Formats: sequence, C-alpha cells, structure tokens
Amino acid sequence: MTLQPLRFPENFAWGVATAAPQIEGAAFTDGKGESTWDHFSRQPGSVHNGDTLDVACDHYHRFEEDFALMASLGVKNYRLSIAWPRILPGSDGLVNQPGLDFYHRLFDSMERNGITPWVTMYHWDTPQWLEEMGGWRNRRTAEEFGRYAEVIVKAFGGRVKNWITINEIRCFTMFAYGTVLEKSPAIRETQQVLNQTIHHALIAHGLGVRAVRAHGGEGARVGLTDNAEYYVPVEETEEHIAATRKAFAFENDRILGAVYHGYYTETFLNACGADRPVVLDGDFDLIGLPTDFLGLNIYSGTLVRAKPGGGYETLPFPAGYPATTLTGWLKTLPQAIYWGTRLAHEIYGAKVVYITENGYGTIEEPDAKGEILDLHRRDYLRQYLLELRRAITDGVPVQGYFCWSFMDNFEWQDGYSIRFGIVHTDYKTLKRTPKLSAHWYSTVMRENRVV
Ligand code: GBH
Repeated sequence: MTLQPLRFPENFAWGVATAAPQIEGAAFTDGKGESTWDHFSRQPGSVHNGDTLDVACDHYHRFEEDFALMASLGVKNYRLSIAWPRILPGSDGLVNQPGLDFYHRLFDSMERNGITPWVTMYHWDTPQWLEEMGGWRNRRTAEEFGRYAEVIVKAFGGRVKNWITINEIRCFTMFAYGTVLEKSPAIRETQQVLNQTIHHALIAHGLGVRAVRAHGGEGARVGLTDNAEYYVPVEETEEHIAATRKAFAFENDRILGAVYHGYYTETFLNACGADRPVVLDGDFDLIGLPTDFLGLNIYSGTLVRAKPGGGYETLPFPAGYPATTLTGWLKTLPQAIYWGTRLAHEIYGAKVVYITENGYGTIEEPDAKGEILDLHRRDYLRQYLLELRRAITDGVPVQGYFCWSFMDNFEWQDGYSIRFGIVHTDYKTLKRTPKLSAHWYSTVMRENRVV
C-alpha cells in the first residue's frame, strides 16, 4: 500500500511568524520610545503576573542565534513586525537612526541565512505619546502612521518586498475600547467612538498601501492582515453553508467589506444606526486602494446553523468542547481555516490569500529529559493544515502559511504564561529549545506536504 502524498502546491510559502513587541525586549534601548503596551503592562492588574515587555525573548540582542536556528529548521519565510516607537519615538517627529540601523542588521542576518522577510508595519505597539492624544480615537494617529509607513518603506523598500500594513484591526479597537477589554488601553468607549477607531485604522491601512506603491520599488507587494470572524456550517449542506455565508458577510463587512468594496455596506451602516463612523471625503479612496493579497490569522471560529425562513443562529461552544489553551478562547475548529479562506475569497474576491498566523497556545514546560513533546500542538496544526489543503484543492488561492509562533513570547494580557512557540523559550536563561512540533513542521516545510 502506498500513501497518497498530502502535497501542497509548488512554491507554496511556508514560514513562521512573530511580532516586535512580543519578542524583541530592549524596551528602552537605542532611543526606543515607550509603546502603549510598555505603558499598559506597568499598570497593576493589566497583564498576568505583572509581566512586562522589557526583556521578552531578548531577540534584540539574540537575533543572530534565532536566524541560525530558523535556518537549521529549514525556515525560508519569516513574518516579523517593526516597532513603530523604535523608528519615531516621540512627538517631535524625529526619526531615530539607531532604530533603523537595528532593522538593517536584522535584514542582513536574515539574508545571510536565506530567509525572506514579510514585514508587518504595525502589530499594536502604538507610541504612548499618541495614545495620550487619544490613540485610535484620534484621526491624527492614522496620519502619523502614514508618515511612519513612508519612513520604513523608504528605508527598507530595497530589501523588503512583502509588506503587511496592519495586524488584526479588531484587537486594538474592539478588544481595546469595546466590550471585550483585553488589549491596551482597555478603556471602554461608546459604540460610535469604537466605530470611529476602526475607521481610523482603515485609513492607516490605506496610507500604508500608498507608501508601498510610492516607495516600495520593483516587486513590492502589500496587504492587510485581518482576524476576521470565522464561521463554520454545522453541516456542510447547502442550507447551512448559505447561512454561514450570511454570518460571515454580516460580521466582516465592517473591515474586509470596507477594504474590498471600497465603501461601508448598507447592512453595516444600518446596523450602526446613529453610531456610524464619520467618513470624510477621500477616505475610501485610501481604504479601498487595491492590495496584492489578504493575510488571515485563523485560530478558531463559530459554528452556524440555518434557521427556518432564511435566518441563521450561531452556536455557543458547550462546556467540555475541546479547547486548545487554558485561556478559553481557542477552541479547536480546523474547518475554520477551510471556510475562512474560502468565504474571504468568494465574498470579497481576495485573489491571493496567506495564512499569516495559525497556532496553538498552552501552558507547558520541558519534561525530565528536557524535551517538549507538544503532541497536542502538532496534532492541532496537522488538522488545520489538512483543512487548508482541502481549501486549496477546492480552488481557494492560498499561497502560503505562517505558523504562530516561531518561539514562546509575550502573549499580551496573558504575559509569559501561555506559550505559542514551536520553539520553547526559557525565560530565566533565554535558552531556545525546539519542541517536537518544530521538528515536525521542519519536515512539512521541507517535503511540502502534511506528514
Ligand atoms: C493573534 O491574536 C496575535 O496577532 C498575536 O500577536 C497573538 O500572540 C496570537 O494571536 C495568539 O493569541 O473571544 O471575545 O474573548 C489573536 C487575538 C485573542 C483576539 C483572543 C480575540 C478573544 C476575544 N485574539 N481574543 S473573546
């Protein structure tokens, strides 16, 4: 009996992902300004165990070692983010040259190790001085972001060709100023203000796209990374799929609809009522600028059931449903990656899709032999990759996949307690140890198939 090889397409981009505030440390080194997360983590009760980003994985001083490890595992693509407050630390608007120099050294080292950079311009680390001026409530933050985007694309456009403007708008708007207050600054605002923060983030995205078009040079590509709301039909039958499509569009029109249609849909505006965002002339010329790909971060989703008469209902996870972290939100739902990519393609017409994050977080330590046998993570990733492969087989144009995360790091409000890495970080010694899943993923990347 021979195995049917579970192959991925030729040239499929396999990679790993991280973000500056979660791994770099060196929070105040070489002129870096304070970020909202530096500030927030110092407010008692904000982050688990009072953990801060000061040292994190100390990647700032250990990147040579980290890229050598990546190369030894066969990593060819690495998604990282640039720390805005390293480049433009203060309200004087002066560019911090040592910050630019750091990323030049980083890209040099990646080049030596044969690793292609995929750069996220913004992964939630707003300069704190901007937060004090209102943060994303204030249109000024979008304008300052536009200037920052120009500075980094001009500086690195010769060597960075894959740009992601913004990571997960929901996380620094809805989950920061909304009903779920888990992310900095965690201050509840009215629904109108909340809608306005999302609108400002969308403008910032557009300014990021414009910067890449103007200064990115030949071969530059740009897209948004969204953590859309993902829905999965309770059964893969026509009626439940139709219901799922409705749920997906209803929840995602506010971000993906704005970018891909170039306007807010009537359904979205009607749902906002009097709380609709204030839109200025020209905003949608920026927001709707064509992009080259869509990045999707997919971890979980929600099951949907059709209701008689054409409606739908979402199904809450019952107690006891398999959850993959101790944080509660990450329920195992591999079909989310199938339906998420498929519906983003079908409804919004995304012609190229990358999974910019998918991963598994939990509490874990090495065993007596010093090994981390993370069989649960390996199995989770394997199930998601099989569903991703099914999507590609069904014609969804997914061209790459980035595992979150390369190494255990600062997991936002959960501090260092929840580990998402395929490489273990010992926060006392800062030693890195590949887990079983890293060796498995190394084989997947090398053989371009699910093993
Ligand atoms: C990604 O966020 C981030 O990009 C990355 O930085 C992070 O480390 C990684 O995932 C792992 O968390 O269910 O209403 O209580 C995912 C962020 C976290 C946002 C969970 C929604 C639950 C909100 N998501 N959060 S709720």
